[in-house]
Amino acid sequence: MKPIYIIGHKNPDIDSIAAAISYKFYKQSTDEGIYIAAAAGDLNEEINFVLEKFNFEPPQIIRNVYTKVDDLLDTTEIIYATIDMTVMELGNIMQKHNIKTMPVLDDQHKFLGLLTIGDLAMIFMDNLGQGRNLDKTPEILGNILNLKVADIMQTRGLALFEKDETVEEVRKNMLATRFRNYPVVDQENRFLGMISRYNLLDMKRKKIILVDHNERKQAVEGIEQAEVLEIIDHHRVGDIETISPIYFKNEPVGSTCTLIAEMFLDKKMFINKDLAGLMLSGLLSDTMIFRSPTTTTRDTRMANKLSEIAGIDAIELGKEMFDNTSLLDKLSDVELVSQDLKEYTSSNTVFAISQIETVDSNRIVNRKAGFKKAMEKICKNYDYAFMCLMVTDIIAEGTELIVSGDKSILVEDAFKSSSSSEETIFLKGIMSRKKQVVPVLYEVLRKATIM
Ligand SMILES: [Mn+2]
Repeated sequence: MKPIYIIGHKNPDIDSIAAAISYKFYKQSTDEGIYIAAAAGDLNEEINFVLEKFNFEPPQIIRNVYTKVDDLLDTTEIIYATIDMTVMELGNIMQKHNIKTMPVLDDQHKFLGLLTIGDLAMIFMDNLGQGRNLDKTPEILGNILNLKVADIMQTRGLALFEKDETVEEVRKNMLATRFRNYPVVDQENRFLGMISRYNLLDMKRKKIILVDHNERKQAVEGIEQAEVLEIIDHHRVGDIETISPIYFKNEPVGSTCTLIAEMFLDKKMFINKDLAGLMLSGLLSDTMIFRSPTTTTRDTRMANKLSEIAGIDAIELGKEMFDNTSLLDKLSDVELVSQDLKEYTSSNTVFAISQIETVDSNRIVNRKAGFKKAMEKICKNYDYAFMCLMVTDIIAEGTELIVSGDKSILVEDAFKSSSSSEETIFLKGIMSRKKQVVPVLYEVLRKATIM
């Protein structure tokens, strides 16, 4: 059975990773199937800290979900011939299993060659000639049946695929050749199965469940080729399209982990200490220890329950998580401004917002000149109209906004007030990218295009 990947957004944060892992546990006990918690990019230090603290393995990092040869393969039992088999044995196996293309493998399943029903037919026809010698036919047939696979198998001019080739490559290759079946091997030349034209028509897409996002720009590469089965999120409704109706849970609460923890409790399912700690971390991270205006009573109620189960003081855990100053010092300017970057699109305008949450913003803001340079570069490389960096101080409860890019004036106009000096834009009480910054920028862009 092919696994179903549960995956959060690119540039993963604690909520998206904790949501993927905890939802995996939920699905595994409520539904059939194999579920794998995945991450759409490298894990940052804060996530690793939380995973280690609560004894979780890091999720599998998945860079893209394009359909690969591997996805097309049937995972049924592999039937194969060995070089020392006779045509008689080979024929029996092919007949018994109704196989028209037989792979020849060694004892380590390495691929050696192929024999098709057509190859066999040709051998009989060549040897029997035009039937002029009927007396000799029984003898000729006996000889053929005693031939060894090693002597007659095809080893040249075959079209092989490797398991991580894309469907586009397969399509091109199949168009240029006219075989019935194509062997698939791994990097060590081990045989994995056969694919045919039929597998291309009946394309088996990767199955995924999205947590903590629902915008294409933020989703893992290749999302358009995957089959989205479910979405669990707490962001604005974006632009992911699905082929059939799906389970789409989107509620305005502080974190995806809040929603998943509620699902556990609704079903009266057991949550162990570590899982409670993990979900609590996602919740505290997204709500900035309840200081973010996205925080709802559902979040605080759930945090209380989870901290009770985990036997951990929520505020203490939150402070421990956000005390990242020493970690941030280790990152370069480019790393810092892009580690949490999210892209947004408004008609033809693409922009990006990064956020750093900290308990000591002065230390970060001191590096402003370097950030501006890094952001300028990022804007050029990715064609952003502008890019914002929110340096959010959880203790001071406010955000210093650093802006860059050709259209940065739009952002400055939207947020600069009389209280801000020329140099800095400090936004008192603004903590949430999603709730307090993104909507303002969409509104500004909408107006700018009308004018
Ligand atoms: Mn979230």
